[in-house]
Amino acid sequence: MRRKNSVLLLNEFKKKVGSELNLKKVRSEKLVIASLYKIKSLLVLILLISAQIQEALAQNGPLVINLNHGWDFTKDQISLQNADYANWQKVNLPHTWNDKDVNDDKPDYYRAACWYKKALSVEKSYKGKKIFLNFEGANQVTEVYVNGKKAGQHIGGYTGFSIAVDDFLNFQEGAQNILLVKVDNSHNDNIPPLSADFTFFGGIYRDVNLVVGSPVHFSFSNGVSNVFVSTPLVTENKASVLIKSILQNQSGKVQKLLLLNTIKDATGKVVKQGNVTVSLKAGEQKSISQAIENLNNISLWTPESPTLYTVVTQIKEAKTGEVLDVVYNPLGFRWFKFDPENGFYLNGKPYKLIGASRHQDFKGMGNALPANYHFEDIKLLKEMGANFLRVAHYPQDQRVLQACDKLGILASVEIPVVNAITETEEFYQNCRNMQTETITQNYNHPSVILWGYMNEVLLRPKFVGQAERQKIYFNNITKLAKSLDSLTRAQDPTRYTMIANHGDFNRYKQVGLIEIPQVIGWNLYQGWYSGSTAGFAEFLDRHHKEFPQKPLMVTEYGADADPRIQSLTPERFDKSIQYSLNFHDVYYQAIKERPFVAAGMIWNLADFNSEAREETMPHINNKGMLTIDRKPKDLYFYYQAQLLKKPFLSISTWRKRSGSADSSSAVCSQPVDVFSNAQRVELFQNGKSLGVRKPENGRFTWSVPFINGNNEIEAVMRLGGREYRDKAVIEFEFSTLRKVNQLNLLLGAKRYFEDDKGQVWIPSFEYKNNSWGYIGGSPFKLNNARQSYGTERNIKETDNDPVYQTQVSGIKKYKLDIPDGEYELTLHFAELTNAETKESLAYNLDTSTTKGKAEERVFDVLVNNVLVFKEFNIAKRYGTLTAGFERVKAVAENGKGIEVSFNALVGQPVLNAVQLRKIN
Ligand code: GCB
Repeated sequence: MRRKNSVLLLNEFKKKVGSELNLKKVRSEKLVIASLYKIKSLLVLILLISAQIQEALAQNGPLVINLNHGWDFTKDQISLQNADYANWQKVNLPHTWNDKDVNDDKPDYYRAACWYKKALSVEKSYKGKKIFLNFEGANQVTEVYVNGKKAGQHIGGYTGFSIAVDDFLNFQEGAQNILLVKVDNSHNDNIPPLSADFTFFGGIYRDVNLVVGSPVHFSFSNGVSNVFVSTPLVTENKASVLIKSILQNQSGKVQKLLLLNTIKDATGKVVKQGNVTVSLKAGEQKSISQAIENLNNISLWTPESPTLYTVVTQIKEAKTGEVLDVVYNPLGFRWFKFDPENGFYLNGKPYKLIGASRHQDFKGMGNALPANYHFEDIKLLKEMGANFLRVAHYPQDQRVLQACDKLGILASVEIPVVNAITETEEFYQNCRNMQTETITQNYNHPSVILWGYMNEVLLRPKFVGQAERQKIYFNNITKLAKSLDSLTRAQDPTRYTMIANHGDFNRYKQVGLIEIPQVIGWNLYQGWYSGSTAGFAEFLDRHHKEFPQKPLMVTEYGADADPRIQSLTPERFDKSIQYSLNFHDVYYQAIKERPFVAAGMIWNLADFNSEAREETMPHINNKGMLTIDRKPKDLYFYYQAQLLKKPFLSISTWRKRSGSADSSSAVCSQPVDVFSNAQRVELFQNGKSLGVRKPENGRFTWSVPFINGNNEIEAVMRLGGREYRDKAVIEFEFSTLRKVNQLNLLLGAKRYFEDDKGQVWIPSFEYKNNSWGYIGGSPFKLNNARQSYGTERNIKETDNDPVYQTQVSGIKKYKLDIPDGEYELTLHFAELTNAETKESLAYNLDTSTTKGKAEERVFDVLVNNVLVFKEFNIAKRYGTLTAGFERVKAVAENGKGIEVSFNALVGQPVLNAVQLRKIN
């Protein structure tokens, strides 16, 4: 729901413009021109804004004034009566205090109560009006104080709320009202989410508006104007609309009113109107349902053509016609159905819902995003060819569903009951309140078709080993699910209910959670956290066999893909782009082949913050199709090729590469992937054809004989008699035994890695004659079943964790048969063992804890037989799980190359990575 205008107070604006115009002495001609230009733009702005204000006043509806600008913030605890604001920090909203600490090497982030302050002057003429502060979102417990008095509070970090403040304001000319807002993101056992794989950024992270309206208005309960639009009947070309409004008279006298509903089409033309007279006693609240029937020749809302109408609902003073309140709502005509056998139907036609979930954060900003970022994300989803968004795991900014309405993306919305529950009445009530707010605030989006209320709630059950107690816990979960399900169905019988489970089929079946919602979602990761990708299809078929009446969606599937990591031999948990492509292709094909699977939702649209995660990019979950700053990974292209109807062709983003030359030639062959929806694609390298290919595993692949330097790659497809081309330059640096400029070598790894300086690291294997490599030892492997090499622990003091997460342990020598010359040799080390017992992420189904064992190691390091590091002890020198490097000058003479030797004194010597740079 949105109110129409958003304006600045004219006085405030004049003040601002005044000070802008009061320009300091202009020093140069350039500045004069710039200033004149600025004055001109400001004058244009004045005209525009005063026009806007006039429009607002003419419309007589409520005034909505954005308050994002000019707050003060502190983490200190304060005294309400005489707070000292001297050291507060100036901030604008949206704001979070966790944008930086979530990415440091220290575990956890600041979770406590913090304060915001804003001085507010209100017009004298506002006295007698109904004034609310509308918060679109603050995480997670918010208390609002006006002039030292508590005006209200809200629990829950993901829904909006409104607090009436007119009783607390001072309307006298020149009076400053002090607004203090306490926001607390501490863990609270009674407020979901309790734990989850995302970061609970604290702050007022969405917009705040001051709403100045008439005392006669639509009820503002649950954070929105209470006007609810539904479409009891929709057919191909006919529809009826039902508008339920709750009117409230806080004026102190009887009011004779006209409730007017106007339906406008996409061009703004009035299609139909309906009105009813209402009489409200002082203090009375009344719910009125108005049907507007027999709308003919309507255009349906579909993903392909999301025609939006508007419903304008006004309360008018019956005699004068003065508009006392007005609300605009989107309206889309569509009907839909989930079917256990055939999936999903929209407007009577079968649709496979394919899309993604989305978290609300962005690189470096946490969850405090500028408004347009939300819209842009949904645009990217649409451009991928998707038709579905799972707004997971919590309600998000209104712009998200506004974008879905406009762009034609169907959606589900859910509350953050994730992983576990607390068995208290307070927790249950908070869940119910959140669901009510979620439904109320998002009811009018035609894009929404499902309400969810639990995610993987049996993931890490409490009371392990106490069978009886655990049974009670499971019963309480079922009870809560039933109560949320019936609340949801009662509040919105027009949509479906859904819960998303993790892949422990037996447990959900036994606890009875599969029966409760109308649609079941499964979050499946076979071939990632456990098992193999083949288990995915088996799981789907099992559900269909055992619950043939229950519609099914795959609410999550995905594999981490660190955008910096590539592999020629992709393996589970190597974090390579290539493993994720293979994984997704298996899943997507299985979803496509099964009509009973209504939907497939990729986890996730973009990489997102998750403080507890370590792995190759600590604190980030890398399952996105886009990076955390929304750059496409190859996976995004994969889906474009699968989903887009228009011709699509794109060369892989792996553009910076390195390798050693194929044995006897001056080229180095590596695969290049191309993504396209054509049947055949031809690839050219520097103008020479490498042949025409058919797709395999959802992509076209060529082995390209790269030459050193820039390689011009061109892909060509033909469709409908037309030719389409995509070009890329792949920069390849390779080394031969005759020429080495720079080598960046990873030990114990099979992956390629581009670091934060743009250097490409390549895997280095056992030494063979006329080559480079290690002698003795073997790749380090963490003691878990998932990973075939290296550790997934965060390596401190580096952003290039993959350089340090693998190593060869028990190494005797590292030998480089390189040409004579002077080199800079860098040896990289990290102690990958320590004594900590670390709790695994709940999603790592193989293990619940990883027990650490610190290994002791001391060794001498010799370069070309010269002792350079005596009694080298990595743990002592840098600490454990901490990056370190040592650099020496090394000379290769008489064709002997460079040899680094490791003499064990205690335990096993290790080496993580080697860099070599030719000096002369
Ligand atoms: C899940 C969770 C989601 C995680 C995801 C993952 O099953 O529902 O919150 O982020 O797995 O990446 O492990």
